[in-house]
Amino acid sequence: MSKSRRIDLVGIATAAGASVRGCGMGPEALRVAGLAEALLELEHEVVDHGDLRRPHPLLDATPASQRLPDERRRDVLDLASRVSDQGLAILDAGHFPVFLGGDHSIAMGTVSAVARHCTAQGKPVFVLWIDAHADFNTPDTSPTGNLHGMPLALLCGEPGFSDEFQGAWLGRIDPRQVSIIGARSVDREERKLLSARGVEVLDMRKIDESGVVSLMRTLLARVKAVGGHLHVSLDLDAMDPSIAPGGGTLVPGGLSYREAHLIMEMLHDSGLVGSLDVVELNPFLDHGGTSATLLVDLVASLFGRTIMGEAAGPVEFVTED
Ligand code: 4U7
Ligand code: MN
Ligand code: MN
Ligand code: MN
Repeated sequence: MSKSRRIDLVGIATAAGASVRGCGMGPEALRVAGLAEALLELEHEVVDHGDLRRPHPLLDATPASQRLPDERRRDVLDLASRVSDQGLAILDAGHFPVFLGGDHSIAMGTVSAVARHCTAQGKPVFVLWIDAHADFNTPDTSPTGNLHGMPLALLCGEPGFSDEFQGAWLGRIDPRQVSIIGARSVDREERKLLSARGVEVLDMRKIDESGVVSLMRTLLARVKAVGGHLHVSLDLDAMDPSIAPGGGTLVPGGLSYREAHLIMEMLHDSGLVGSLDVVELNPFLDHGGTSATLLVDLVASLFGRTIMGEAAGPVEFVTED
């Protein structure tokens, strides 16, 4: 059995960073799909802090997707600072935070919590971004203006964000300690930024050619060598849409069921992961809970679920004489 952990769930019920509505219901769908139960089954301790959300949803006749960007940006930033403080408190208490999105803009808050915690301890932070996209746009390069396509750029200190974006997240992460795995939709200007800053992009072609195992081994060895904290940010759309239909920004050619699990299993075995985001699940677009269930199973693999359980120890040879 893997080491028992105290896991703190924090839901962030928002879609303010996305143009498609519905992923604000993500945290509840993950609960319904049995997230806490799966972790308890693995003998972890689980505390669910419920959901952070904007207290007073604005009631006006304009669909959220058409609301002024200003309004959505205020929502994103307001939530990010609350997520950052709550995440920091959980990490400082020695627990493992699992942040349930919500769209991917919540990572501004989650990763900044990790950075604040680790800076105080002198521990380098590494980020593994499992995603079809690179989320490294700035307001200048973004083709859509949606903030869920920008959190990594903000965290890595990319210029081009207005003063409103000041906060605990700005430039907290070294882009050379970020790896994106599963990418297959990167925007033209975004590509240039990624190469200029030295972000590692383990795109789907590299996975096709080298396989998940060798790419992950190299990455984990780098983190281990310097005693780093690895934050994992899991975007549903990293997986192939055929197994994960419940997202607003699906891209064909994604991770297979086993590739995704293998990544999680290797992450578990490394013992290096100290915090996790599970984002971009849109229950309104999901097919009967397929994607929510997939995410719960992937989280279970990250927390030590194996195919053979305890029994899979060293093979014993029985001889006849
Ligand atoms: B997600 C996009 F243009 N790159 O910036 C953008 F294709 O969190 C998509 O990874 C971003 O799901 C997707 O809007 C954000 C677009
Ligand atoms: Mn994303
Ligand atoms: Mn994505
Ligand atoms: Mn998305």
